[in-house]
Amino acid sequence: MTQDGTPAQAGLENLLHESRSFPPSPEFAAQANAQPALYEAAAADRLGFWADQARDLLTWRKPFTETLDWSGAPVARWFADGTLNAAYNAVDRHVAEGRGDRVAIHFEGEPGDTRTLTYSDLLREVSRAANALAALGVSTGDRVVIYLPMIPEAVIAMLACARLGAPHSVVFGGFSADALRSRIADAEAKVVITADGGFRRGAPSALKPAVDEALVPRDGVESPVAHVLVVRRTGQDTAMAEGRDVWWHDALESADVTHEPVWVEAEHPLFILYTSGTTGKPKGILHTTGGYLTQTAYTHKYVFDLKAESDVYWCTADIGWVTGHSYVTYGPLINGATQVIYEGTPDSPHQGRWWEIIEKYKVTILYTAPTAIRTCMKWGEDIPATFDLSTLRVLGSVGEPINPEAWMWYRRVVGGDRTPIVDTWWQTETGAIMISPLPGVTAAKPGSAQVPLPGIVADVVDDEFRSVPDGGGGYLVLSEPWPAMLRGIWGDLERFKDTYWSRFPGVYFAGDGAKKDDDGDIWLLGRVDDVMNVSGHRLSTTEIESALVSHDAVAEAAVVGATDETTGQAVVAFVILRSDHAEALGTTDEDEIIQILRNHVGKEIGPIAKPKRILVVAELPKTRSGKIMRRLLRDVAENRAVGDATTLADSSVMDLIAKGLSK
Ligand code: 6R9
Repeated sequence: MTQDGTPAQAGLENLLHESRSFPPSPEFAAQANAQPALYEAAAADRLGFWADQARDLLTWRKPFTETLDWSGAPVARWFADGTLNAAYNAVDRHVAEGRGDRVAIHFEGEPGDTRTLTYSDLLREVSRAANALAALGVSTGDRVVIYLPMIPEAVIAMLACARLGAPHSVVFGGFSADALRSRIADAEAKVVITADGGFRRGAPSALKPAVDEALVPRDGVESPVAHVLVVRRTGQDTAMAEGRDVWWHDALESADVTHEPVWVEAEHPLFILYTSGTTGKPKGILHTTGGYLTQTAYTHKYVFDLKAESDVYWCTADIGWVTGHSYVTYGPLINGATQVIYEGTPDSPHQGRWWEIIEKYKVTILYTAPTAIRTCMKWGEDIPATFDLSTLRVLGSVGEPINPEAWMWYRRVVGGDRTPIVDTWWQTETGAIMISPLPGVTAAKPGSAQVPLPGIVADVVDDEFRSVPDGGGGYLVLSEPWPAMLRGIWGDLERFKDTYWSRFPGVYFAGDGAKKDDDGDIWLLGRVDDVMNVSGHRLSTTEIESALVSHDAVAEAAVVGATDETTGQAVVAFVILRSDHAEALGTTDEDEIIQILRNHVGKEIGPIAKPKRILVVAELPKTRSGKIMRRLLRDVAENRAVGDATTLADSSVMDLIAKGLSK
């Protein structure tokens, strides 16, 4: 809303004018898992619909009789009197039902080493790992921190914990020793599972030293960790603390290959995953078993149209991110899928590595992030063009709003102008996909996540909690509890209530700005803290980034609102130019380029949106999950010392930007 209380549409025009639509082909629609009847079934009896999904997609040890208990709101209990085990559902039952020889994981290491694990292999490894953890004293309810590269052991470790009913907390391999320390302390973890290192950008990169550092007592407080289990991946020299550290291969070698899973109640904690809040210490988002697994399996089956017997699925996310939890480990394995796991970066050893992997494994479903797509755009479309991508049949996007240009490129260059694209909106907190087109049903619009999935109820409301009419903008809320919803913030019920449930009565506040178009479809506009207010006009960072990237000369753009004496905030843009920008612009003069781009934004959105400053940079600061760290760019834009950059995927980026600017 603007300062005078009227809905500001000035900044929303660009995306609202996006009118392209891609209906599913009749062939795709005919074979799709999702049919329009799915919406009808969920609308007719929402809870009954979820109960059906839970029964269809999971194997219960003891069937549940009650679907939802919301009497302790906002802490939900789903399927609470049922019992089950996550690892049993992801692995054992596939073997028991004759699918043991199916490939579960095609692993591709960055240096080119490969491993193939069938479901039978996975059962053996997970069982041995569970026995090994139990031998180290881990029992049901104990927390285990996992700090690993993207190798099969990451998935095996998660499932081994789940098998014991020991909640795991995965910490990004790219996080610092300090970040690891605070998460270990908050979760009071008993064991850490790590590796000597992993391969990144063509070289081994050590992990174990960060664990050693994180476990050193500080301020007289001993670490709660009793043992560290260490996977040998790179073979680099690794210090092992006597009595504390154990090699994974030693522990598994002596462990029994069978293990009886621990049957837990549906509400038993499955994992804690820390996500950074805007201030203060990271929030330990808590997920439990039955509801989480139901919704991850359901969404994985319908949103990606998974056919477990024939598809080869690849989600490029790291397990340190919630996408890796729900769409590498749990969703695909619960559904018995065959998937690719790749250890390294997309440009090692060359910029066609991803496309090469798709060709090699005949990948049919690809799930990745807009930032990766834009990076590939920047490298140029001749690179994917030299590989056979014709096996692809569904493409997914997650992590941030995907600008229409990137969407169109993804569809045309990667999807051969043929594949449906699912732009999936969800959060660590929601546990699974919430808003997304369904391939085969929804006519997709580039840049919009469009519709809540069957069983999900979402709305866009204004400051006064009034549902906005079609064409209006406001805040995204989730109006009804859903199975995979977070059950709290670990150890801090008050913060949970405060963060998500206090802004509007009885509904979940997602923290994202959104608007409804004239068809009532939802467009996500970025975090509400990314919404700028320039002279009382609400401008979305995404809108302006989208406008900039729609210019042929721009590969990537990040926009921040910098404090401004006169206008409240001023728009500051950081842009990466395409290598062939001179052609598109007819000039290489930086001042001229900046002028052209300012005018372009003015033309696309309106003069109010013209960036006050445009800075041409070589890189943008991003987290490992691909989110642009606008906070750091804001520091640059406001001429401050750059704040904490420890969660950046590549910490040298800020130096690069600073150097570029002082030229
Ligand atoms: C899964 C994941 C959550 C935040 C979320 C929103 C942004 C994610 C999006 C999207 C627009 C999409 N986001 N997917 N925005 N369209 N398809 O990313 O979880 O890391 O917790 O981030 O990411 O702002 O609130 P998480």
